[in-house]
Amino acid sequence: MDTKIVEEAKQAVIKHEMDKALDLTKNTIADGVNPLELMNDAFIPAINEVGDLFGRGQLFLPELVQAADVMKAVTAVINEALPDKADEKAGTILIATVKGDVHDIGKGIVVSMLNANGFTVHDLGRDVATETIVEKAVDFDVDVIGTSALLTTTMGCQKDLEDLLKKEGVRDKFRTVVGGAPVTVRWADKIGADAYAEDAQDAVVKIRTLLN
Ligand code: B1M
Repeated sequence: MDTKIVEEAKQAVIKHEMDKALDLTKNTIADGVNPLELMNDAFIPAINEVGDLFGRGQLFLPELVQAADVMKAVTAVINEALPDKADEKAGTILIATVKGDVHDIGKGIVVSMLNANGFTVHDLGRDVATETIVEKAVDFDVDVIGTSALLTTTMGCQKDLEDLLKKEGVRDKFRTVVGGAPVTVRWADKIGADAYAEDAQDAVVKIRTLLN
């Protein structure tokens, strides 16, 4: 990826310049750059830098919110540019950000990557109650349930999901995958999830492995 594009993407997200970010995305894709490469090499490092600046107190919440809005808009454009490869046989995934958690940029990227790899994805959105996740997984008869948690205070919902699936007697019907910045393989093992995925590409690999 051209370092100029990477730097421009970073600046557009950090300075929450919506129009610049959207123009850059559309023009870069029109120039033939793979949309997923643009996401992985330019925009994900950009939002991660925003997170670091916020963590160090060099950006404040209103700026973080605006940078996140830019990221969401860019993700939508990238999603639209991806070919629809949905193939029932590849597998059906239900995905949600857990209750009490509104972070959905990472989940959106995971959804893009799953779609681009042929999976059929039911995205329930963010701040989704554990009961809803179980109910919809049964309704849609999915193969895999994936949950995203970005806060140490909400990752416990991933354990609640394992408990509720057992309580409802449907744990064996599904494979579960957990992800999100504070989530680790140790956490996945501890709560009894079937897999942990570090990022969107890893989610594709882990889900493929589970379904094989
Ligand atoms: Co918030 N936030 N935030 N935030 N925010 C974090 C997570 C935080 C680490 C920032 C910090 O303090 N340094 C911190 C959490 C601390 C903690 O719990 N230990 C934090 C906080 C404290 C908060 C608030 C409490 C702030 C406040 O109000 N005082 C508040 C909470 C709101 C709530 O949820 N109830 C809050 C709010 C927000 C915004 C709304 C402003 C915005 C979110 C907007 C949105 O998502 N629509 C936001 C953002 C943007 C962040 C940071 C800066 C960036 C998150 C992000 O999008 N990263 C974040 C700092 C950070 O993570 N460095 C932070 C980019 C994204 C590509 O990565 O989401 O990790 P990530 O997803 C990756 C992988 O984790 C993985 O793949 C993705 C792609 O590679 N993955 C999966 C994720 N889900 C997966 C699921 C899978 C598989 C892989 O399978 C199912």
